[in-house]
Amino acid sequence: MTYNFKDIIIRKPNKSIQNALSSQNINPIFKNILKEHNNYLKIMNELNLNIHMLEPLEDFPDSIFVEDPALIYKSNCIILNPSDPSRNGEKKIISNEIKEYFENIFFIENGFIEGGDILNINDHFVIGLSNRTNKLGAQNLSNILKLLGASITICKTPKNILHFKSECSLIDDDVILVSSKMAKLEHLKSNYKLIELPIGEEGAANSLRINNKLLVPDGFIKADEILSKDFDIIKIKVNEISKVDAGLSCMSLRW
Ligand code: CIR
Repeated sequence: MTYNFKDIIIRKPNKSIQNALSSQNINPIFKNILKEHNNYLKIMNELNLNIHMLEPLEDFPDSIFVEDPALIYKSNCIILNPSDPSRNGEKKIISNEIKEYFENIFFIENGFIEGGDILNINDHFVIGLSNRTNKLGAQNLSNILKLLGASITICKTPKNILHFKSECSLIDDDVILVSSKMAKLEHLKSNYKLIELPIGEEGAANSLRINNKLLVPDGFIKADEILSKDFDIIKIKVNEISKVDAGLSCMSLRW
């Protein structure tokens, strides 16, 4: 099952996160980020995951968002190619830090692609083209994933959404939690059961299913109401982290 995990990679927060990329041009406060991140870590511990901690990278303001420079599939790690120049150097460092955990390591040499644009559902991957992921990057990743036995659909991430998964997440075998913009995507509509969140609760669509728990960003009343009927939810504060367009999935790599 795509959401059955034993291991997780998390990077300790860097002080330079104050200069992280933010579509709202907000500088987050390090102390608050640390508090939210510590809580995230505590929950991953409580879920009995085997945590692999990486050291902070002060030269890379967005480097706690480890989901973007790498993708894990079965016993393989694919090092991606982040498009923002301030993030591209993360790939070289993380590849050295995590290669020991995987049997094979692959690299995307051409085209840009970030992990936030890749939704994995069992042996299928949906790649969303976005401002961070282009056709060449998506094509090169598809070629690698096909060799590994996966199938791929390439879609467009709707406008004004940073990453494909900023507003959707796999929360059960064939169930995807979506914002109203993502609910309009033909591939998602015709292949999966969608749970659509109301306008204003887009932030809750980046939830994170881990084993039998569903981690949901705190502060979304309707999402809480809808999801707690069928899922064992854990609410997690991401107020400060969301100032730099980030959420629950991007702070870890899981397998
Ligand atoms: C960025 O713009 O790259 C970071 N501030 C946020 C990255 C969030 N990543 C993700 O959702 N996968």
